[in-house]
Amino acid sequence: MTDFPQGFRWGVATSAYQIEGAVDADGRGPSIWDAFGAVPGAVAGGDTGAVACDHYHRMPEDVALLGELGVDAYRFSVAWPRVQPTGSGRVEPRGLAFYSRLVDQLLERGIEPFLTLYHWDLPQALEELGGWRSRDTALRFAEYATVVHDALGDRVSKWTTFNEPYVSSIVGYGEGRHAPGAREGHGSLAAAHHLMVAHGLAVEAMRGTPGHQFGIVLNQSPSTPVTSSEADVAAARRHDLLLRRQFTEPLFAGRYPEDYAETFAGVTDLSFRKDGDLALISTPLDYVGINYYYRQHVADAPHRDPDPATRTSIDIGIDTTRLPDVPRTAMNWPVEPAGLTETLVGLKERYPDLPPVYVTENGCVYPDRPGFDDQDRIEYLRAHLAAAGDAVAAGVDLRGYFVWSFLDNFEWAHGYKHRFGLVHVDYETLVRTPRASFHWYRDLVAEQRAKVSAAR
Ligand code: PNW
Repeated sequence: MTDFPQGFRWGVATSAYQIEGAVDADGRGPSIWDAFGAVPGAVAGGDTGAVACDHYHRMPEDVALLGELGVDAYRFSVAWPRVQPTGSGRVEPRGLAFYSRLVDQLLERGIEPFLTLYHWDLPQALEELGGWRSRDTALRFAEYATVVHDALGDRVSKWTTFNEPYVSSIVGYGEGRHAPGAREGHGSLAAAHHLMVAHGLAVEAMRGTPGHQFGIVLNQSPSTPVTSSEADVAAARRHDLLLRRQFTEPLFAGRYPEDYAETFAGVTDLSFRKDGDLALISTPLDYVGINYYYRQHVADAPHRDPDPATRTSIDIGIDTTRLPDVPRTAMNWPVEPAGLTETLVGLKERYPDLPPVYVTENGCVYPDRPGFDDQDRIEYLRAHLAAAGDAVAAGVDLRGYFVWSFLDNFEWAHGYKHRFGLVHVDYETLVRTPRASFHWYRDLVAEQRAKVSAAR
């Protein structure tokens, strides 16, 4: 395997709603995912995060497992409705205390906490005021970020504002497949913009402590046209705008994408853009996290709704279902590790001033085998690490890699059907069982660490 640079962080990732359960414990308020889970048909099997892995009550056991795994870093998220049950004002000390205990136990084992402030669990009270459609939510987020930073900033130095603003805005308010389940055009584009404004406001509010680093996590993938026809190439470019450039252009170039107004003509009047927003959004960052799972294949297609005024933001004249003849995971995601190299190298080429990069999520789902002998997952991870190594060799400043996920967990609209964990969770007994991939990753991390100390 390629040599990764000195100080490279090996980690695993989770998120609050996907593992914690205990949705009524210690004064936690409801989130949009609690509300969405109660909508018939919204989540497969009628599953909800009410119990999940019960990590909220089993955190010490889980941190002990992280210790066995031997990772350098653990990426987790804080549930806003545990800290501020109604999304603003009153702070719930018991919610903060949970994360404080988690951080202490990680540090005791020499595991660095990588904290994400928002992994999709907006307090329901804020959704009722418009949610991310409303600019006010960005102000509330900056307030919440300050509360968490004040409480944990003495021990946590890696601060990620958002996980995948694309999914929060476009999948949640455009496609409607995630909470809050809206299918809007303007509203979802406003949500995307307000998430970025919230990011800038929060970073500016938290900044100032020496040694603290601030970043954002984006889901990224190449948008590859299915043919070289002009129409498919243009469709892939629209997809790239929707998935990537609407975020990366303001964040890393301080400008709006040149094809945005044209692509969304009639869908939005851009009234959510205010003077000063670009300066705020492009506030310098210390790192960017990339979540990569699979390459996107894009063909030109007619709009589903011919009227832009009623069209959702995902209806941009594309078809993303024409997949190449390559192996697939159990979620039907094509396995294309080269897409990771291309993503990382492409981002660096597009934005020469890009901050250092982490792969903050990468992983897969396969049907379980007897004895949890998940050789297919090991192969997937091995191939993607090699692809990440290729990006390093090409000059990308990659600082770490996090497997998604540490534990099997609530896979959003899919419920508990798909299992991403290095550790199997029995949802009846809540017993944790490390899979073969857990042992493989443990050995890999140990080997890499030995290599680095030998080179010293
Ligand atoms: C990630 N979608 O992104 C998330 O950050 C994790 O919470 C999640 O468990 C993981 O991927 C595996 O799916 C997603 O469009 C991005 O449905 C997109 C979608 C779902 C999750």
